[in-house]
Amino acid sequence: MPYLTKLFFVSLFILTLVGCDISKQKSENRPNIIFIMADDHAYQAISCYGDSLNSTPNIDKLARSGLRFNKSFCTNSICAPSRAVILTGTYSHINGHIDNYTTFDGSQLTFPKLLQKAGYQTAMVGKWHLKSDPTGFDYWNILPGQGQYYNPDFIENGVKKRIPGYVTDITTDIALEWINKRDEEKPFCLLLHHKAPHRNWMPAPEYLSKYDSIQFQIPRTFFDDYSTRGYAAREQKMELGRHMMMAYDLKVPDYHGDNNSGLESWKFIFDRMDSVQQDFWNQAYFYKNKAMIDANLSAEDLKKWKYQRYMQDYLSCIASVDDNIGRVIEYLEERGLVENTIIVYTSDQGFYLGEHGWFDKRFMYEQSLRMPLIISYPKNIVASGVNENLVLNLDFAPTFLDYAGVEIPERMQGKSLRNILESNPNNSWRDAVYYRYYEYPGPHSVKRHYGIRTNRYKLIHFYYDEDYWELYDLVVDPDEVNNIYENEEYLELIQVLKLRLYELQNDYLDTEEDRFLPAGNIEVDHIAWGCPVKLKYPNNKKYTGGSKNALTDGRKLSDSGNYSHDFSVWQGFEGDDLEAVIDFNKETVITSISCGFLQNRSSWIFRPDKVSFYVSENGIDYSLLEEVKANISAKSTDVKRINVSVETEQMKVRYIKVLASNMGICPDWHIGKGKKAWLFVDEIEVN
Ligand code: SGN
Ligand code: CA
Repeated sequence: MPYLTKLFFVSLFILTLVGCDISKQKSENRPNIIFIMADDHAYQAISCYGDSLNSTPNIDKLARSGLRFNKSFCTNSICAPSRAVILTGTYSHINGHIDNYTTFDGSQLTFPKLLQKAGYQTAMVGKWHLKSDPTGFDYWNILPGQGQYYNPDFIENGVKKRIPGYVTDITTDIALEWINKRDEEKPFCLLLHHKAPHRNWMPAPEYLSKYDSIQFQIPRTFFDDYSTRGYAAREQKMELGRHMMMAYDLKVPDYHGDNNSGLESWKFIFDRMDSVQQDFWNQAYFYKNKAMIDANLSAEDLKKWKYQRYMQDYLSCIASVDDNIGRVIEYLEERGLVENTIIVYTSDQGFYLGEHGWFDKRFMYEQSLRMPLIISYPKNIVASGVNENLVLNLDFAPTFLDYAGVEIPERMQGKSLRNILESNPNNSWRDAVYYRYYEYPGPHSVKRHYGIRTNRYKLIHFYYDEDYWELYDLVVDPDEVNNIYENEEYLELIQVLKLRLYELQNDYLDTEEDRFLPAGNIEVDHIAWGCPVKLKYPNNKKYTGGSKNALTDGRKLSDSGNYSHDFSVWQGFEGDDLEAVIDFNKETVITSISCGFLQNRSSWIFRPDKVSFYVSENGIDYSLLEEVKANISAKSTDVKRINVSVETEQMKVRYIKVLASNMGICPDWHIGKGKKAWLFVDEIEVN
């Protein structure tokens, strides 16, 4: 072999050896990561957070071995968006996953992908909820959609199968089995995401009676009357009193005083159980339900009773989550893995446990904005710490990459928590967090808003169909019942906060308020421009999109035909028809009338069955020009604007009447069955 070639092979051999050494050393030094996330687990329901509602010994133990964050927040308080923020380290407007309807674009950069590339073994087990298949994982085994509590289906690397048992236990079984089978030479990153304690809060068989003898203290703001606050707080649909369902949520299928009890949904879930599971349920609930029905409670007492049942079920679900965290810790302890494993416990967002009379989340108020967050990593993090920095779910991805020695991509908008975790003095931490919520119209009707939270203040702007602000001083008013935005004393503070808010929007590249509203409002020339419109049924306050004249204000939406879930100046009618009369004030020659409607079934908005166009000379006698049937089914899952129009020979009229029929109530096949359906109307144009 010539000398040079020989030298080449020898060097290659040495390089390979060194290379092996480096990667082995790397794997020994780099921490494992177990990211445990529950769904809708409120910090109020974790004992180390101090509300003494329940006891969570295993989560508390984790907190004793690491750092507990008191000011950890999400950037958009809802499930799938929060998960997308966590995976990508970017805000919703960057990763595109603004609400639960969106399908996650799995081709974008995520921390599991980067860890995988850096030699980590990666797995995702449990609730995923992002619609597209997981990417960046060697192994995934996920619940379809929201998942089921009993005998859940799991999709394992694309193959679906039903697994008997209780979801929280099964999720942990699968996760531990995966850790067991891993290659011990390489570090691993496991995402272990529980379904519990998500609605409808179904405890495991062993905990069905766990809290039967406990009376939970009603929260201070349970009977909040929302005075001082705007429409959003008043018009949400997440009140225990009015919106919690007797059968589906509270497991009293025999109660007759609730005509929206979710009975069908409850039956569907109950049928899923096997007869042994059903027996457990019947034995646990029959007598306590009967006692409640026989007591014939007043409205106020019923609301209080609902709170007790809600807490019993919700906290029992958490008891299983806590047990299963105990199993994970024990597993790691037995194998000497605790020292070099970063264990995170968090929830995709916060949750209301009766505060303001609510359940669910979405609002920028504290209980839903705040996420519990505990991080343990005995090798580097001092035990039993409590931290008050303003941290975000946006920070998780950079933190994991930092610890794994992977460069944090520029696209990521969060900050690594490493300095905080390792108690390094850090003066440059953020002074404020930026928040934005989009899913409206949508379940629970929480209006679109964005805002800023500093250590002391919170400023929120409700937009889209509203335009008002709220301001809270969290030191004086931690319950956020006293909106002080209108108080003149705070004018200067408001200016400062607004400036900081706009700065944050600039920094995070979120400067367009209309970005996720319909694109392209264009001016059109039509003769009904500015004419008065009389509506027989008022357009509902919630979705007026301006005055009723906006029905003829000369603007229309671009006709791309496809609106996903963006809306703009629609006029919304809840349960009512559109009956609009336009008065030209004088005889006018017309040749066509047209009108736009929205079909968005998942937001309970249906196109009208039919639209009738009438004309009149005196405003009393109308003649029918034409009746147009909708050419798309109310069942269609497309989200789109539908244009309905009528053409005529030139004709002189003074009045025009447009009648579009709302289907009234949501039909049987729809999730909103029996509740009022929406009709959304955009622009009556006359030429
Ligand atoms: C379901 C629930 C809602 C909940 C959303 C979002 N209704 O629609 O109460 O707000 O999920 O939750 S249910 O009747 O299906 O239980 S999230 O955590 O996935 O964002
Ligand atoms: Ca959730």
